[in-house]
Amino acid sequence: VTRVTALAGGVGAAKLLRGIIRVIPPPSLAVIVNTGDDERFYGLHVSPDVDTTIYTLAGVAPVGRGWGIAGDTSNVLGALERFYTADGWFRLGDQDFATHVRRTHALADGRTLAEVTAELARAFGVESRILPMSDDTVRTIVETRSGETLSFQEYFVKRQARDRVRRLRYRGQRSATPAPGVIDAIRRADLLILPPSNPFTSIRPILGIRGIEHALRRRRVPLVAVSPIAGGRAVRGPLGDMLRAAGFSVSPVGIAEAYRGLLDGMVIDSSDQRWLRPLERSGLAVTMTDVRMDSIPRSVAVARATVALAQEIAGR
Ligand code: FO1
Repeated sequence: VTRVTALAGGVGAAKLLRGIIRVIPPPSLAVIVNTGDDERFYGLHVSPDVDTTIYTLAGVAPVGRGWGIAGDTSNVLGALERFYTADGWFRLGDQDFATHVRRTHALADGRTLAEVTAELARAFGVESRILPMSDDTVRTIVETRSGETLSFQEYFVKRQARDRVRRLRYRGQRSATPAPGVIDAIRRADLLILPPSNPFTSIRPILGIRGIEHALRRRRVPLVAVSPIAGGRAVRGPLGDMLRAAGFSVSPVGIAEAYRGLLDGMVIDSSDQRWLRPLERSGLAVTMTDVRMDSIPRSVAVARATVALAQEIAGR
């Protein structure tokens, strides 16, 4: 395996990728990142999944929490509360603000999201290619059972993912096109990876962009997912509820079904042994390990299992 391309969103994805860059040379990894979680705060464009990916691959993200910059302070946020009363729920650190200032300034100067993302990655010493899924604006909108419409961050952070979700919409997806290099990164890969992201909130925003799922389904290399579910519970976040609401089981089988036959293989948690046969009967190659990645060595172990599974599939 030389070239790996991952579709990614969220903290779980970044934890796998920090393992991948310790198994293959960092420049051999391309990451297509969800931007449906992007939101403006204090007039600044924040791209949480892009920043989580960059900060984690740069080794500056908190190892456990996963987002923001480890040890960051929040003086600017405190000072902003003199002028704003409503946005303090989204905890932006002082060093993190620098990223949003630069991104907002570059975009205002006419740079594309892909250009500014490449600049930010370079500035943080990240050698992997970090690609936003699109230069166009796509936003994940959450419609709750109680009839409210929330931005993703309002749902996920402000309301702590407590609302029951009726529907997710990806506003702007139909008219969006893949960012430059995205389709190429899929075509040139020797291995395609779906890290343990939430398929509904982090990966479907990417798959629904014109040409991306098509390019994945025309691949000639393995596509392997790492299960975001362990022992019947989502490793993080509201995934269990979303799987149930979509009529899938809260299990690796439910994840495979949510990906609608896209997968060649899956890395599942050791506690999910009972799903091994059903997955293999549905044609998937499966390997088991502890999918919790709360340390770098654990991330490396899961990355090794992922690459090994892909090599086994390719060798068939
Ligand atoms: N997640 C939280 O649970 N609380 C926060 O205050 C928060 C702030 C934040 C700031 C910058 C950033 O890049 C990410 C941040 N996140 C926070 C995580 C973020 O909401 C999620 O990681 C993604 O949007 C979900 O994939």
